[in-house]
Amino acid sequence: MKKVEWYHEFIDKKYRPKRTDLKVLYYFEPAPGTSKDDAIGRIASESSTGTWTTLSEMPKRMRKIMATAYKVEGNFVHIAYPLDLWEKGNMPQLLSGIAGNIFGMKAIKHLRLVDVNLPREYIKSFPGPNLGIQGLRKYFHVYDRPLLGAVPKPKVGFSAEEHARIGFETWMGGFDIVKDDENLTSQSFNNFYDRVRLMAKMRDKAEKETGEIKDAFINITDETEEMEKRAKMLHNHDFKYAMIDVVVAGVASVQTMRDVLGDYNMAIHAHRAMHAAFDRDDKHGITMQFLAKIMKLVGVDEIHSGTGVGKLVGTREEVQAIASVLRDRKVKERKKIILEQDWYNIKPAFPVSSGGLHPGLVPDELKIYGKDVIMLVSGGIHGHPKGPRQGAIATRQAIDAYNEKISLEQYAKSHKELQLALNKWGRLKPR
Ligand code: RUB
Ligand code: CA
Repeated sequence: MKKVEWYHEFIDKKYRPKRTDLKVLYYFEPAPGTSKDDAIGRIASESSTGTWTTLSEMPKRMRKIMATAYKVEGNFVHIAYPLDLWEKGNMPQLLSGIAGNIFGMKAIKHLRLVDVNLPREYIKSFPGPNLGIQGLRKYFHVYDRPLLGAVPKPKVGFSAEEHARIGFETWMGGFDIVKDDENLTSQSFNNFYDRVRLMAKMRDKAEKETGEIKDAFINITDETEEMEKRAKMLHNHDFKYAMIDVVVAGVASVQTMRDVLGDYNMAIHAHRAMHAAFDRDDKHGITMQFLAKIMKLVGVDEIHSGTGVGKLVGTREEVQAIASVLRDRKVKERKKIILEQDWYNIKPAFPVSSGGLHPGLVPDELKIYGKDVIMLVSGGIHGHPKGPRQGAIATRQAIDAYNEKISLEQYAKSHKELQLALNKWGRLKPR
């Protein structure tokens, strides 16, 4: 039979990537009966310029924009993509290539997009976070501890009034932020616009009584034009943030909202609901560190990154890799986990630790993250025997204890809110 395919033309193990190439690391497993070269040729081809068969006409340009699989290490392959293959400032387009059809190829049993290294020319075409870590710390005047937030729990069910009242308790206990949950938007019993109005009132009251800056992550997730309206409402009520469920909303709408919110000089809190549908299987899908990277690039100021010890999946190693991608100006390579990355002028973003936290886990989180993190303790304050205000106080006490290098159990002897929290949960790791 005549040669019908040209996948191997996308492999060149002597190729040395150019400074301007985008470089992607994939984990792959060929399907039975397929060689490694057959697999990596397909990955490079289908994610760039190829098709399944040889062609009768080929523009000369093709050779200059095709991808090259240039290094294989066990089941990991490195692929280089010329810059001209990509449209600058268009994140959906990048995903259609490096995270598109290739996941469905029959010849590849498992494929996982681990990370991408982006060149300066590509990075420059995106805004990154508007405020980032430094801007947000300056806004809150909080420099020496994590920013603290809580979601009223149950996560959906309160009216706007009830929600704002609980929010007030949270702020009064010493938390900076009251957060909506991912599936609270504008239901019949808790209308978004009512919630914003009531939350603004309670925030003003809490700010007056505490002398501190208080804010909220209020969820604007909907189709994009409605998100724009909701963003404006938040701006008109002096909130510094809008929250978006970035995965379900889609990266295109996040790009639009980064523009809109940037004009208001606001920040984006990115909830990652649905991420585990594609990042949980360690052989297939897309990693959380990759998601964090592209979301930071398009401009979220913070994104959920896991706890390492709480109720949701995610190892310490993975959590720290995500934190490094978000916070470090120059990210160092961690073999098989993240690629090196220079962020140039993109601002550092906050990781957000959330999911099953309570005061007894605060030392673990501070050990994993250090202080540059947003810690969300929700069930862990609303389940406090004396209510959310005392729960928030207990969380602040746990941070103080850690900073003063005193064990929680010792510190609790003279801090009753912490004592009550420890009586209930101890150092429990929920699941
Ligand atoms: C937290 C919660 C958050 C999840 C999201 O509630 O429901 O939506 O943490 O997960 P609680 P992640 O503190 O009561 O568990 O942050 O891992 O994306
Ligand atoms: Ca939630």
